[in-house]
Amino acid sequence: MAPEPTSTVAAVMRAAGAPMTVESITVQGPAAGEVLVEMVAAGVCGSDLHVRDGQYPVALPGVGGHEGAGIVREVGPGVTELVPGDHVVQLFVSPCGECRQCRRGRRTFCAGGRLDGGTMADGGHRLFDADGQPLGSHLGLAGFSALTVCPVRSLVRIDSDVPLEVAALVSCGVSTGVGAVVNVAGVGPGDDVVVVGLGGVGAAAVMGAVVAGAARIIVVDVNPDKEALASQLGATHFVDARTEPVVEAISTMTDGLGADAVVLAPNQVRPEHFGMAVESLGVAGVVVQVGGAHGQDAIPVAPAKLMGGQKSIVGTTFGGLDPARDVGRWLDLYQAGRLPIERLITRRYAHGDINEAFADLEAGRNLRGVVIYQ
Ligand code: COD
Ligand code: ZN
Ligand code: ZN
Repeated sequence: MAPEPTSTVAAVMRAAGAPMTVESITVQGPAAGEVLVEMVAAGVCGSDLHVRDGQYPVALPGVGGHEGAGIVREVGPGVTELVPGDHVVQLFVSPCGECRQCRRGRRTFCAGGRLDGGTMADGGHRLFDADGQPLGSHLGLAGFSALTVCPVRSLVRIDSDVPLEVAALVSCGVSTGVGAVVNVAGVGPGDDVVVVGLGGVGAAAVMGAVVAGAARIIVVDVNPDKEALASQLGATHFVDARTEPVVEAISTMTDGLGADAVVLAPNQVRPEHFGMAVESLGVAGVVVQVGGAHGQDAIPVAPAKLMGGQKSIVGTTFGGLDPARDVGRWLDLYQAGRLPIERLITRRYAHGDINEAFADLEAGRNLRGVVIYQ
């Protein structure tokens, strides 16, 4: 017999580009291989704006939220990895652990590891509105619902000493930004690093560069308010891309040698960013594309520019995350006081004020706004 549905509250996307409505809904489940999670904190990430505005395919009506942490309340049949009371973070990938990519430590690229159709792995829904209509679960997570059902494979248990608002950010922004620098660019002591776009993800990249021992950390943004934030996080230089010639500024700041890594994390990566980034690299430097580049079909960089200085361009969506290794690694650094994740939290919002958190993110007022559930 199917379990009784549970009532809860979720921020529901009903139309692309429109504010979400905070509604009473019901949750059904967990089914086999799934877990019922009571959300405690959910970060509002730059990607959530793209989702709300319809730039990423998302099932409507549906519930977004891919950067959260909470407490396990119930486990479905066959789940042995977690028990009620465990503290968990959500991951927007659901790795099987067995396919070729998983076996080779590339779990982010698990075949079938991305639930992007709004349904769970069995094709069904777990969230329903007050009229009984099914609601899509974004990436199988729906972290903007106070109670949600997630695949056990998308959850990582964490130490219950870690504040869940901090853990929530490791779920996406911290893993993406720190991982882009440490795992993907392979930044090491003495390297010079440029981070373009100081949102939550770019800020995490700056922290990753600090932890990796970078010498110069140069932040490029179009919002001059980000200069002070950059310096508080450990950046050594700031370039205002609206008023300064970026390539020349970076060249001067790196004694004419160029950077070892350029991380592209503006909310929209545009064609000219690639040219600027490659021009800003030194010998054997690497450009890491983190931000999405909607509607673009080519990178306008002359191949000779790559060949001559052994430069490379690489993309990443989740900072080369290996969940089993990295979630704990970033939280260990936090607990040791070496990765001050709490500094990314600009403001906390009640669940009912979630649209304000989106508006503040869009206006550039937040590194991270975090929804705190009661
Ligand atoms: N040059 C420099 N900085 C810029 C420019 C520009 N041309 N345009 C905007 N910026 C700055 C903004 O002022 C802001 O400071 C920053 O870029 C963007 O920050 P946020 O807070 O809006 O966004 P984040 O940090 O939360 O997210 C940024 C992403 C790049 C990750 C996101 O927008 C994105 O593109 N996601 C798609 C990729 C993806 O899915 N990644 C995995 C899940 S997040
Ligand atoms: Zn994200
Ligand atoms: Zn797999």
